[in-house]
Amino acid sequence: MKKLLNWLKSPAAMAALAGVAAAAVVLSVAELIGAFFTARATPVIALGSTFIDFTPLWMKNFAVETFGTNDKAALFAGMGLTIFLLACVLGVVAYRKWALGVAGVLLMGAVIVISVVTRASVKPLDAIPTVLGTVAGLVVLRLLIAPLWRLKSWPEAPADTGAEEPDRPATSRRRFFAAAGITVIGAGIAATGGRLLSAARSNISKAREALQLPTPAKAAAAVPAGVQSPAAGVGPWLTPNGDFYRIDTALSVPEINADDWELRVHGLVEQEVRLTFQDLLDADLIESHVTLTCVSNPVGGNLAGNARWLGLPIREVLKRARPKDGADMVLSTSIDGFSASTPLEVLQDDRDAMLAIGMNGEPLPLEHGYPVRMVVPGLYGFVSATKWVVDLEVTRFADSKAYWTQRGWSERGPIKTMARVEVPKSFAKVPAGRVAIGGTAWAQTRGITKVEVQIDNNPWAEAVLSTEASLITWRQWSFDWEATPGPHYIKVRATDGTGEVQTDQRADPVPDGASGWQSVMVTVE
Ligand SMILES: Nc1nc2c(c(=O)[nH]1)N[C@H]1C(S)=C(S)[C@@H](COP(=O)(O)O)O[C@H]1N2
Ligand SMILES: [Mo]
Repeated sequence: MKKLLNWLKSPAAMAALAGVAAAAVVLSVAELIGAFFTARATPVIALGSTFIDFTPLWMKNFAVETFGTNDKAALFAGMGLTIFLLACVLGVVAYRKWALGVAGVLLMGAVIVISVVTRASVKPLDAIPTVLGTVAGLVVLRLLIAPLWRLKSWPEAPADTGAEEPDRPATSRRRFFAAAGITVIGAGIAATGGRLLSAARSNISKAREALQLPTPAKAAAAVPAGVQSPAAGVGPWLTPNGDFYRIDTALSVPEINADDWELRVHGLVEQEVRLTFQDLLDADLIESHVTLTCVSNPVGGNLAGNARWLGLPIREVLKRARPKDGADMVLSTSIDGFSASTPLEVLQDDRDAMLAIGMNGEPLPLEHGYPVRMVVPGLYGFVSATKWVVDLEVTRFADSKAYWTQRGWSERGPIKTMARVEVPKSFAKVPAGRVAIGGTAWAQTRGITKVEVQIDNNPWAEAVLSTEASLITWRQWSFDWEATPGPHYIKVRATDGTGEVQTDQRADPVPDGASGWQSVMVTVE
């Protein structure tokens, strides 16, 4: 403890602290001023987003596998640590050689500015918060470091002499720590103020709440009785909005004013089309239940959800644009630069791919794409479900690559047949006797016709299927098991509407979706 305190009094440690305080000023000033600029343009969000875009495939998979939907929190923690360490180094460098320190800070500022202005839909003026933050950081760094230089030339106070004069270094140190502390606290207040200010400025949530969804011209088919698995513990057939999985590259949720929203349909078309939100409200909307699934979902995973979507069939929009011969793909792009490649014919056939504005009777939640997203039955989200969509380019697979395709994923993504066990949970302990096994299976557009369960090495046995609502929604199942004490393995597999049995070939999510049978180990007591 004593050693640590002494070390903290060393000029190097104090210089490092000065660096950290200056970094806190850079970020918080940018955050505060950034409240008046595009939300995605503040340094932390922009750096994080840039980092995500450059994340190699193995790291993305590692992050999703390790942190699941907490991957964003993990990213922020990692960034925080990196910035902290860099700030320490820059502080020490500035203390040793001021010019070099300044160069380092300017370089960091330049990196942040580049990462800010290269974000999609960000204006060059959005660099202003970062520039002002960097200037403020430099001033603070200078103010904190300058006394340290003077400190160096003062004689150390001889220990316990009671002398009055030589205690000046101690006083200056105390002053330094007070100044650094006040700077950090001030930065915290400025950053919090910035957050509150941007929250207050954003009235998107209020506009969303006030939005009255129109009644669909064609209502969703009634959900038949018995879609829910009778096994206790199986998730709800219809996923509430708040429980719906969320996967996207957006570190801060794009905030789009519905009145400003416009969709541009262009490319290989006879007629360029522009669509406003009012156009959508006025159109003949349909409502239908569709199960969305993420390609990153591991076998047995929960990156899938089932909701009732309200929207306009994309078919209708394409009819007005009249795609030219030779076009075979639509590249949909979101306001923040994500894109998906969807086969043109899938958007034209009768599966009712839509531009959705409603989810389970509410306007789309902000994080699920407000005001408009795509929903395409049968395809993984990364090639179809573009949230905050603003652009549809009719093109060809040979000519354009979507966001994830550029990063090693497939260019097409039909959903693979999958069966999942939800109860009992993996490694659960269950009492001997009758145990209800249950879960969900999906093969959107083909449907599920059979689910089978295998206990240990016994023959496969048919599970009881819950009622089927449609071919584009998931289907639940249950299985009564007479459990005997000891460890047991429960395996499950589904058969789709074409008669094909789910493959036991294990595949990773990359590049086009996981496959294989889920196996759950339970202990019966
Ligand atoms: N704008 C945008 N849309 C996106 C994505 C994204 O990163 N950005 N991710 C896609 C992926 S990979 C999936 S699985 C679905 C998930 O939709 P959800 O978050 O509403 O469940 O959104 C798709 N749409
Ligand atoms: Mo996904």
